[in-house]
Order: sequence, then C-alpha cells, then structure tokens
Amino acid sequence: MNLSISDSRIRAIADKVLAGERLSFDDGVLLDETADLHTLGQLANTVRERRNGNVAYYNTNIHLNPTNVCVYRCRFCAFRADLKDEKAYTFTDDMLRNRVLEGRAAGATEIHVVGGLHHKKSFDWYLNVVRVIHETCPEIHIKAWTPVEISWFSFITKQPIKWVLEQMVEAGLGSMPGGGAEIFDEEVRREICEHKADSDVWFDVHRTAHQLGLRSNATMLYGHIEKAKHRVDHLLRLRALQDETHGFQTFIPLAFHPENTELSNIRKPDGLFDLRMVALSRLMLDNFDHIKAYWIMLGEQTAQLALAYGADDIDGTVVHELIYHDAGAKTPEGMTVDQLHRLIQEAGRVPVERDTLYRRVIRNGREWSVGEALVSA
Ligand code: V47
Ligand code: SF4
Repeated sequence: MNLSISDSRIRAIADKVLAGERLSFDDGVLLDETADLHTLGQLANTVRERRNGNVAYYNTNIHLNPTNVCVYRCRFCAFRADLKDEKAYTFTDDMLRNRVLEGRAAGATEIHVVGGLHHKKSFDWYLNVVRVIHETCPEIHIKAWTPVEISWFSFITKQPIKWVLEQMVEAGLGSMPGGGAEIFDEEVRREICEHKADSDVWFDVHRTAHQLGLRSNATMLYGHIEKAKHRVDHLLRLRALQDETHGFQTFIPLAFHPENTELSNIRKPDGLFDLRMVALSRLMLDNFDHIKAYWIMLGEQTAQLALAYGADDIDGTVVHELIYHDAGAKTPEGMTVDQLHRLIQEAGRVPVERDTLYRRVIRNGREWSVGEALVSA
C-alpha cells in the first residue's frame, strides 16, 4: 500500500495497522485530531477489505417506534413527546399487526423496534408489543429495545436485567439494536442525557444479553459537545466488552442531527466528519466484524463514499423511520431494494442481502430463506 505520510507519528500508526496490531487510546486521539482524511480512509479501507472483501451488506427491514411518549428529556432528541403533546402517539395492537403485515408484504426479514419510555405503560404492554409482532409474523426477526428501555423495565418491575431479557426472549425477541449508547463519558452524558441509563448500565445490559446468547449492535452519537478523547474512549470501552463476550455484530456511528432539539445551536456534522468517524471506528474496533454506514442518517452520497472509508454495511430498506426525520434528516424514509443495489454497485461494491445475524438471504419470488452464516475473513 502506497501511503505518502509526512507526519512520523501517523506513519508509525499506519505501520501498526498494516501489521495488524491493535491501536492505543493515544493512537486513536492522534488519528481523530490530526490524520488527513485520505490517510484515514486508505487505512480503514485496507482493514475493511481484509475482513469483508468487496462485499457490502444490506437488509430488508422495517422500523417501528411503538410510542414517542417518554419520561426522559435527552437534549439531543427531537422524537420524544409528553403525554399530552399534540404529536404524542401510542400504537394499538391492530396498528402493530398492520405494520408487521406491511413489512412482510415488502419482504422484510427484520423489524427494528425502539421507542420512548411511556409514563403510563407497564412492562406487560412492552412485552405485548414483542408478542403481537412475533405472533403476527414469526419468521420476521425482532431486533428490539436499547439498554435504556431494558433498564427502565427492570426499574418498573423491580426485577433483574436478566429476568427482563428472558421474558422478552420468550415473547419473541431475537437481538438488540445499538441505541442508547450516545457517548459513554460520564461528564458528557450528564450534559446531554442526564437521567437515563448510565454507561455502566448500558454495558451491563449488553453483557447480560450476550451471556444469554443474544447478539447486539453498538452505536456512538457524535458531533455535539464531545471531543476526540471522548469518542476514542467510547470506542475502546466497546472494544473491551467485545474482547470479553464477542456478542456485538455491528458498530454504527450516528451523526447528531440538531433540528428541533435543545441543542439546535450546534451545526450538524458535515460529510468529511462523517467519513472520519466511519474510518476511525473501523480502525479502533479491530474485533468488530462490521461497520454500518446508516444511509438514512448519512444521506445516500456520503453512505456510498463510506463504503470506501471502512464501512461494509449500509443498513436496510427502512420503512417509516422517525427518530432522524423528526430531527431534520432530509433522506427518504425508505429505499427499494433496487435503489439500494444501485447505490452499492455504483460505489464499486457487491451487494449482499443479509438477515439480522449476517446470514445470506436467498430469495425466490416472494419467498426467502437464509443460507449458512456469512463468515468474515
Ligand atoms: O440512541 C436520537 C440517536 C439512536 C438523535 O442497531 C439521534 O442496527 C442523531 O440506535 N440526531 C437510536 N442521533 C437509533 C439507533 C440505530 C439506528 C439504526 C440502526 C441501529 C442498529 C440502531 O438514535 C439513539 C440516539 O443515539 N438519536 N436523536 C438526533 N437528533
Ligand atoms: Fe426518550 Fe430515547 Fe428520546 Fe432519550 S433519546 S428522550 S430516552 S426517546
């Protein structure tokens, strides 16, 4: 690989990456603060191609946010509502069934479920959400709830996290998404989401989920008040749990969208920042198989570029996304499979449809099945 790097400290880090050595906290901060975008991108792309070749994964999924009513008031959130707000909504069982049937008709293999912590809804109501979805379409994988929700359920039932997760699995839960992570640093967390589950709880829930055999994802919300040292610390905390459990599948860097939030004075991160974060995550998270460029949040063009900056996954067809659109995302709420294929192929990659657990999806007309688990190099 031909890299023209003038800074000897960056050159030393590049040598470590090329030799397959693990990067340190100081390496990460130096890369984040000083490395030029092209060097970052070339290094991250080398790691990405070693792990995933020329493939770019996508899945056919739908999003369902069963309620936006939430007891918390995270300062970066444009989605939440108070009980009596005009925009407050809560799904009924019929609405849940209709959404799932709509997903099945569109060929969805996965449903992604997260929402607010409703003041008046019991744990049984949330359990019922999973049960209704599962009973309506047992073949659709349910990826649901963040540690923020799971720890809320533990709080309202006075039961341990493990018990809550076991109840959810019995109702039909298949895995957990990566949300609620924000930035793990305690001071930053206090500033942006003071009362909700802290980082110890976040890790406790994922550790317990992994011990129960559930796979999960992880995210990082960047581009608000955090600094490079917080981002690198965040990635290294994730890397440490992954060394312990190997339960994470994908990491998804999430760009802060300020519109309609209490932090609307902050400028949205630009495409260059987005690409830096994709590349930095690929380089620091040497034990994660996948880095996702969530096109809904990045926009189609940056997501395409991200496939050459460390990302190997582009998420899904995503019908009915609310969290980013409430916060000003200008992307469409969903894309067809043909559009996703075109986007990936134009970026020079080979599209592969996967299910939630990264098994190849084989389609035959309106039917689909999953092949053997995809193995990374
Ligand atoms: O935890 C909320 C973030 C997350 C804003 O696991 C915001 O496959 C930016 O976790 N600007 C939820 N971000 C979404 C999420 C996710 C998305 C796609 C795929 C997966 C997966 C997980 O969204 C929240 C929070 O970090 N968020 N508001 C905002 N204004
Ligand atoms: Fe509630 Fe989640 Fe929004 Fe925080 S991010 S206010 S927990 S819906």
